[in-house]
Amino acid sequence: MTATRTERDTATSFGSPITRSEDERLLVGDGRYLDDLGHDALVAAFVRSPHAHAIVTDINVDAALDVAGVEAVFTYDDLVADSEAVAEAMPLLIPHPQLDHPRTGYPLVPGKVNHVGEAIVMVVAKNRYVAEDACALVDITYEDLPPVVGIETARDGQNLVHDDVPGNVAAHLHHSFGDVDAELKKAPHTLTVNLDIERSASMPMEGRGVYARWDTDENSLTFWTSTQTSTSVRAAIAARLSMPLNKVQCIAPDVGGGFGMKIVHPWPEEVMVAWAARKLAQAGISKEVKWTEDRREHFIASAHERGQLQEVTVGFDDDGRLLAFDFTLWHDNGAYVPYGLIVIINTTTQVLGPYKPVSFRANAYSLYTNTVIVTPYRGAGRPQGVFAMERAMDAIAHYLKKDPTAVRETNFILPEEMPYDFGLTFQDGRPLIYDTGDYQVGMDKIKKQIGWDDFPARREAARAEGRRIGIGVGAYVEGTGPGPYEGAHVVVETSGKVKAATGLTTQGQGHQTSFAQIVADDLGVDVRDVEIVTGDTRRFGYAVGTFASRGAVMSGSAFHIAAQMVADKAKAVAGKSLGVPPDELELRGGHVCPVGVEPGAEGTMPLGVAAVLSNPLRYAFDEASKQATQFSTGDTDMSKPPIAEGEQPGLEATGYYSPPRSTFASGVHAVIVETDPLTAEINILKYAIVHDCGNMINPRIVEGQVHGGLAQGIGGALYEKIAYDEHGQMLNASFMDFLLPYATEVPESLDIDHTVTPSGLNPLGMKGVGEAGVIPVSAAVAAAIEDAEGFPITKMPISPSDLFELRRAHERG
Ligand code: MCN
Repeated sequence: MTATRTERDTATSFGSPITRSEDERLLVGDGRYLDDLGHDALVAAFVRSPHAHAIVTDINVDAALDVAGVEAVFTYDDLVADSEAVAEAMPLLIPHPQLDHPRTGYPLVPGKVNHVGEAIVMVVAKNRYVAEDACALVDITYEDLPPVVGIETARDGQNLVHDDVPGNVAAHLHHSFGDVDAELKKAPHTLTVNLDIERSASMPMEGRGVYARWDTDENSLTFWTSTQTSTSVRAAIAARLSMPLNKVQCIAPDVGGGFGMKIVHPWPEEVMVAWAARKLAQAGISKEVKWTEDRREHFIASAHERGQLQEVTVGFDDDGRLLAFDFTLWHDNGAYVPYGLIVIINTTTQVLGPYKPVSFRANAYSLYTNTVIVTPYRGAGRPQGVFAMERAMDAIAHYLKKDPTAVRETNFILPEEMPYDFGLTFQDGRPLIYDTGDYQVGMDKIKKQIGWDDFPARREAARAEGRRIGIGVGAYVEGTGPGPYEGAHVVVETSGKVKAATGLTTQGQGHQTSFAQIVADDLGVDVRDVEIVTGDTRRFGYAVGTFASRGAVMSGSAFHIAAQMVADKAKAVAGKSLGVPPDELELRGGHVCPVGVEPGAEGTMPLGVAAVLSNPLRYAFDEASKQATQFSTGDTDMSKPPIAEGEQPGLEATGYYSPPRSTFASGVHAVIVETDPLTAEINILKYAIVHDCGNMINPRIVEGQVHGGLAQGIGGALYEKIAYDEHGQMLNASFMDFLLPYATEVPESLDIDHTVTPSGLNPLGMKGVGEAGVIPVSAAVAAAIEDAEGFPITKMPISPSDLFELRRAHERG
């Protein structure tokens, strides 16, 4: 049974902007992150390749083994000697029929390195200092190969990353609808835009890390890892170690951010640490091994994203109506593709945004390079798609001398056209169908917020004072909440408090609060009486993970379904005892109450008592007083079993949710920038956002998510660029050189508003929000700089020195 949205409207907690219950603990330093665990564990460090592309001809570990405090040194040969499963290539996590040449790495390099930072040797020692000292003594001989760095070099295909992958092309992904060639031919106008988006990376505050503990009595493994997907890592590690799943448990402790990168499962380091814990326990050396990534490792050995060259040709009529959108992109994949084509699938499907071109064609080339792997980073290919579409929209507006918002509006999908089916399919065969959305309302709101209509006069007035200001807008639609499933378990304890668990992990999204709000409403309890557990396979073993803004839609719906089952059970149990039919009972104020009777009044039953009655032991433990009580069953008829046929004891239930397809959130950003005429410094004067994630569980959390995403978007637009030299050496692998925006760079003047078009695809009408804030920022900022400067901006990020150079080039003509 599920609640309808009308019932939701009367609920007290869902929709309330309550503060996040997890924050107090985290802000005072009581969080338990990976490195806070396992203080007695041995510590691992890795010898990583200093070469981007080389054959490893010899490895000598003798000197490292001689260092006092070193317990073991492992190479790929040790893995092979142990078992084939553990030495296997890392899994291809999302296969795709157009992924012709999938290549993945190994837990340790088997003979050829494909990027700087690949792990070749693992040292396990009594502490990190000793382990690092020993790493420095490992002697590896390399035979250099020509490195392939950058999209252009990969594209010309003269040197190959993988000998057996011609042209370095992992995949050529293509899809289309309508007849692009015919539409381009007959279009009154055509334009071509070439765009360049640099590599960036997610940069969570906490890097990766894993701590594994082997139990010699039970031959079992428990490991803690800073992950976005504890259930999948658990399954992967169990398979690698050839262990039954029930002998392996995985816990994500507090995770200091993931932003997509921690969804990879397993990472080579996770395999190595888990395997080493077993190996060293069996040798009687130690049962615990831990590894904590340092920031340099994070730069050179985790994952990056973005990184595309794009070519867009559009055909359009005099109103700016898109007749053809012909999109080609080249994507820098790094050395391996564990995540298959997901990034370019997102770019090439979600490039369409809120618009409906008559015809569309996408060709995407996924290219190997001798650089760090590329896996989804917040937005996962969507910022690049939005950049392509929105830059094209601005180019059309400029060409036709029309208002950029008017051109966009001409192309909007209308609310009455929903659900809107493009005739394209996702990688899993599901169609691209937008469920709901009203893009015009969003545009109307943002124009008011940013002062769009008054801006031309402001621009002119600023010009007269020798100042350059510009305005830009960027709209997007984002597939969120994909399946296939997520589950939740909800139990009312005899104290009346609720414990609820999902297998989905949390990295800062406020799940403890927002999921508790859903459960609290369904069970009529105070939100503070609901404890949410995430990412602990001991508590909930089946899950997919936290990515693609799916937590609210997927686990939120599962919590709702499970809590409704518990509510029905509570009504049945209490109703029997109170002599009231269940459909005349409701859950309010921590009680089961006949409709209209106040909680606590005569004839109502505390939820905790219903929990006791549903338990055949009739045993209650009160957390506060630490008192245990055994109630008499009061049932003297011993001829009947205490549990009737068809009944299950305990006020608890497990519920699963599996959606028919993704739900589509949307939004529009607008920004005003000022560029310094002399120094080319770029300042954001005002930023406005209108966002639609359907019904909001917690508007405060939603705004926090959007705000955080915006900060990362500003990084992508103005600061963050992973720079490699032609040898494949990263030039800015530290926070001294890789520029993250500080709080001072994130606009104070941020105006967030919402439109709400509930989704009909899940019981609570929600859509996801976790990635939204980042998606259109580069597009909107580029448009604003272009407006201030008067020449096209085709590259992101754009630094003051880039802008300076562009000005000079523009002046030269
Ligand atoms: N929410 C809500 N109402 C909605 C939708 C969401 O109140 N209609 C709430 C949710 O209940 C949740 C939060 O907003 O508390 C984000 O929900 P959702 O959009 O479902 O996203 P996920 O929970 O799946 O989180 C993943 C998403 C992604 S894909 C990345 S990347 C990302 C992000 O969230 N990484 C983050 N936000 C992050 N925030 C932090 N602090 N750290 C990260 O690593």
